[in-house]
Amino acid sequence: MVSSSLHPMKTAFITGITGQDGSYLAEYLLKQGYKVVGMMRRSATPSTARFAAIEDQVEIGHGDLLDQSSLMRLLDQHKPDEIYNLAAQSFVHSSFHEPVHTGSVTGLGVIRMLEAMRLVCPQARFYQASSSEMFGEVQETPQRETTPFHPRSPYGVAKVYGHWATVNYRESYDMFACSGILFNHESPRRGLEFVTRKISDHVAAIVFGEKDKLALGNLDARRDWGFAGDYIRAMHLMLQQDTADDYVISTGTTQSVREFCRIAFERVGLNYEDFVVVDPRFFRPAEVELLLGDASKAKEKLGWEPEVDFQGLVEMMVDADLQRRLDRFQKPQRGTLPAGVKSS
Ligand code: NAP
Ligand code: F7E
Repeated sequence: MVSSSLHPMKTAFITGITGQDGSYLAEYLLKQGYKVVGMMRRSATPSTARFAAIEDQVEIGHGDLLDQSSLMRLLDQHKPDEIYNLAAQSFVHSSFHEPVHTGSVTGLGVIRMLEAMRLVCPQARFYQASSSEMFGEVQETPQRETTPFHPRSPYGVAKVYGHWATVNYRESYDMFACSGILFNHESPRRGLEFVTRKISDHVAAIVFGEKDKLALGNLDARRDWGFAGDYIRAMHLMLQQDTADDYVISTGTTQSVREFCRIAFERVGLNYEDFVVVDPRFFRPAEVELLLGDASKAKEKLGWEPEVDFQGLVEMMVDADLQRRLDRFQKPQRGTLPAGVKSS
C-alpha cells in the first residue's frame, strides 16, 4: 500500500470534470496538492455547477473526446503527470438510442486519449474509467478482475473496447495505463436520469408537493451501489503504485431498485408502494439483472475500502435533495423531514 501523502507540483488532467466523478476527483486532488486541469467540451449552457465551489482553483481546457487534435493540444500544453479519462456518454439507456455516438465517445474516445498520450507525454500515468457494465450477463458471482465480459448494451460494448485498449497500450508501449472496473457509485451530484438520483429527487419532490408519483422500470434489477466520494480515492491510488494494473472497485453488497425505493421513502416516513408505478418506457432492450463485485484485490494491493454503506448512501442522497428545496425556501407538504435537514 502507498500512503496518500501530498504531491506538490504534480499536474492531473481530468476529462469529464463537469460530471459526478470529475468534480469529486478534482476536489480530492486539489487537497492532495495537485495542479488540476479539467477538460470541458463546448456547450451552449456550460455545465460547471458540480465543481462551482472549486472553479477558481481548477484550470479549464476546452476539448472533446471526439476531436483528436484538441486532446493532443491540451496534453502538449499542460504536460500532465496523471491523466484521468472519466469522460463518456455514460447513460446506459441512452446508449440504445445513440449507439454510434456512444461507441465513438465511450469506446474510440479512449483510443484517442491513449494515442494523444503516447505521442505527446508517454511518461504520464493513465486511468481509464471502466465499468461493471462490461460484466453484463454475469458469468460468475461475485464479479472480479478475471470474470469474462458479456456486455448487454452499446455502452457496455464500448467500455469493453476502452478497457482492452487500455490493456493493449500498456502491453504494446509499456505505458502506465490502469483500468478501474468500477461498480455503480452514486452521490447527491449524480445525474437525475440515473435511477438512484431519480428516486431521491422524486422522494423530495413528493414531500414538497411537486409530484405525486414516481414512474420506474425494472424494480428487481440488483446493483452493487457505493458512494462516488469513496471511489475516486481508488482511482488516485491506482496511479500511485509501482506497476500499472486493473482493479475491481465495489462494496461487495447488492440491493434491488425496490430496496433503494423502500429505504428512500422510509427516510421521510412514507411507503414507496403508495407512490411507485411501473412504466414500460423505462425498461431496456437488454437488462443487466445482477451486479455484485469482489474488490479484494483493491483492498489487498491498494489498501482501499469504502466508507459509506448502502443505507448511508440512500439517506445522504434523499437528505441532499430535501435540503436543496429547503434552501430555495420551499415548504414541505407531506411526510416527515429527517433530523439534520433544516431551514437555513
Ligand atoms: P457523468 O456524470 O455522466 O459525466 C460524464 C462526463 O463526460 C461529463 O463531464 C461530460 O461532459 C463528459 N463528456 C461526455 N461526452 C464527452 C465528449 N464527447 N468529450 C468530452 N467530454 C465528454 O459520469 P460519471 O458518473 O461521473 O462517471 C465518470 C466515468 O466513469 C464515465 O466514463 C462513466 O462511464 C464511468 N463509470 C461510471 C460509473 C458510475 O456508477 N458513476 C461506474 C463505472 C464507470 P458534459 O457535462 O459536457 O456532458
Ligand atoms: O440503472 C433500473 C435499470 O441508469 C440502474 C452508469 O453510471 O452504472 C450506471 O449504469 C438499474 C438498471 O445505472 C429505472 O434498468 C429501473 O437495471 O441508474 P442506472 P446503470 O445502468 O446501472 C454503471 C456501472 C455505469 O458504468 C454507467 O455509466 O435501475 N431502473 N427503473 C432504472 N434506471 C433508470 N435510469 N431509470 C429508471 O426509471
